[in-house]
Amino acid sequence: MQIEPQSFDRVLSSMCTAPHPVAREAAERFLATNPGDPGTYPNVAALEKDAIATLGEIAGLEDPSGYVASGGTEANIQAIRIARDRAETRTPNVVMPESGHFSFQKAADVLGVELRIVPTDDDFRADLEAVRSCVDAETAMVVGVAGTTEYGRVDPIPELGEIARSVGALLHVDAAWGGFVLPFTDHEWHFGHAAVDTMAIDPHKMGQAAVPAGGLLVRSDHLLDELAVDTPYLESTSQATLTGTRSGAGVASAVAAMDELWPDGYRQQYVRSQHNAEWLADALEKRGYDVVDPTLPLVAADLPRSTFDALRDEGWRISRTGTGELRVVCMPHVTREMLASFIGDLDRLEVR
Ligand code: 0PR
Repeated sequence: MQIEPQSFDRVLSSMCTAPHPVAREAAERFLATNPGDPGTYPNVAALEKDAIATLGEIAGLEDPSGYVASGGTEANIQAIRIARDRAETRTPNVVMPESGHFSFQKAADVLGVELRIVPTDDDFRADLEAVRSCVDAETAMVVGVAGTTEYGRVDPIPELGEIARSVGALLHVDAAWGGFVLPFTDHEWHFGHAAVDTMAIDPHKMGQAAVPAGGLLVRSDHLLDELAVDTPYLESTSQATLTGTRSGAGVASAVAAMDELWPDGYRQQYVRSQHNAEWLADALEKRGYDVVDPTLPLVAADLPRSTFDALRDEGWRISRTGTGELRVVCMPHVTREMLASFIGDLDRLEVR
């Protein structure tokens, strides 16, 4: 095989990163295991319990339940599935800010629930008045995002929880990307801060685990029971996951990364990434571009399309928001040197 995997040297668009060396090593050792069959692969099943225990600690959840999913998409789908199956209506709806990830569109489509999308405010956070006027007796779930894909914003989670409660709906928090940086900020985002029922929190993003390692956390075992189906051919009797065979590599690498980095390593990484984001925002502002203030390590800025395309032609892996702004995610592999070289290219291209 001649094809090399993507080098991270110029990747500024991804929410994945180079796995931590201990995560890489653990992934390799557990490549041929299947946590979907815990009767046959008990060691990786035990590791998954460790993973959920640490994810619970990170997300302020005492006595956590959940499992290591393939990613944020699966966790979001499963959360909506729980809410749909609990709702006492045949026409349930889910209320979500427009900043929600597109995986919720897939979830709504597959699960046959109505997705009600409400606007965000001037700071790209869920507009509470809009959410309030959108929920009704058939609302099964309210979604809040803790670290939005486009601007890294954190919705007002406690207030969303109150709105959800007022109509008997569940609150789901999508912290797929933000979950490993938010513990080191003042944001109120987790189970300990609000009436959160379910959460997506992905080790394979800021958690520096190997792909695929997502996380679904639920406030209590009962919620997971909604997902369980009988498994007559397996030693274990039921399965709550969406996929059958799953990646033991993902599970083992998540545990290895979290053992190594939680909490000090992640804190140091957050500080480094946040400083990088502020440095980049500053550099772009000085050059006259409109920049969205990075509240988490993610920078969005208004660059002309031609400049964006020219930077891509230089090999920079960059992406754009729905409204066309440049978007740079300061993941662990994104160093100050990379950003300085990026700005160097920008200066050179803008002069021409
Ligand atoms: N929730 C949030 C808040 C996310 O940002 C993402 C992924 C997901 C859920 C879904 O997670 P999984 O992909 O693990 O299922 N975020 C974007 C994505 O991969 C990140 C992104 C966006 C990457 C734009 C590149 C890009 O050009 O879809």
